[in-house]
Amino acid sequence: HGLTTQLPAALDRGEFFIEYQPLVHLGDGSVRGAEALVRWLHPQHGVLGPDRFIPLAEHTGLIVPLGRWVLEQSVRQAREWRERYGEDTAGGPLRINVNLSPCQLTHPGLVQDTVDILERTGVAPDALCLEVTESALIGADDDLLKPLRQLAEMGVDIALDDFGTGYSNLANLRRLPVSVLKLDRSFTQSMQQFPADPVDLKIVEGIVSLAHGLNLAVTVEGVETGAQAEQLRILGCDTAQGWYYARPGPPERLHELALVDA
Ligand code: G
Ligand code: G
Ligand code: MN
Ligand code: NA
Repeated sequence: HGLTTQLPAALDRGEFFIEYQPLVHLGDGSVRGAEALVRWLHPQHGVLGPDRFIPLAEHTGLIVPLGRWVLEQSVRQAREWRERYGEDTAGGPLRINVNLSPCQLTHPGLVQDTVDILERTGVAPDALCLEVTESALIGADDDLLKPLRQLAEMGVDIALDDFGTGYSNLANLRRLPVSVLKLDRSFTQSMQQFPADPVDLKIVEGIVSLAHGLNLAVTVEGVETGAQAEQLRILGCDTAQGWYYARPGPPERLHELALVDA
């Protein structure tokens, strides 16, 4: 594959960049932080989304240095937001969510790299949330969970991404060092009609009640309409992300959004 062989040079040449999508508190609409989403500005093909190159980077192992780069850039961005705005945004200091591939989880340098990046940038661990997909943790043994536990003990939040699409044992959640569930977009889509499908409402209600019972926050993804936001707020979800609030964009865009209600 042509793109695969171009990846290492692309990283050296600085062809990757990050867009940020705000995370909004459903109760008061304040911006609480953002998810970092990587893109590749390819010299011939233009902007490529992560679905086009993350699987290739995972296959070759380039995801480790690429993921480290994404983490460092994102944490630096979080520090810049904090330096410029301190606690002055409506929802307090802005936090940053960064996605981790399964290969990064099994890479022995994950904890040390994260510690180094936080120290170099002077960002507190509780400003960072690492997102791991539910499917990456299905059947996870203690070896796989150990680095996540260490990070969680330092104060880094761990989010279970795309929750509800895998077939994880709900009781298994207790074992995982996670503090946030990110409900998959498919649940949000079924809230399109108002009132939504009663069975889907029950499922989301059940997930939220389980999550809160385990002291986990619930973030919903893919919110595209005010009706969906309202329905999910009523169901008790905590924060939301989606085109209704903002598409992923450059970091300056978050400054504007965060300061609107400050
Ligand atoms: O940007 P977009 O909304 O198209 O993201 C598509 C997918 O790519 C999402 O599932 C997201 O988790 C993943 N993704 C985006 N950025 C990164 C990244 O830096 N690392 C990894 N591993 N996945 C990412
Ligand atoms: O980490 P994750 O795989 O969930 O990445 C989020 C993905 O969802 C990205 O591809 C992002 O561009 C996309 N996305 C973000 N908000 C919305 C939305 O409101 N609707 C839809 N359809 N996709 C969204
Ligand atoms: Mn994610
Ligand atoms: Na997701």
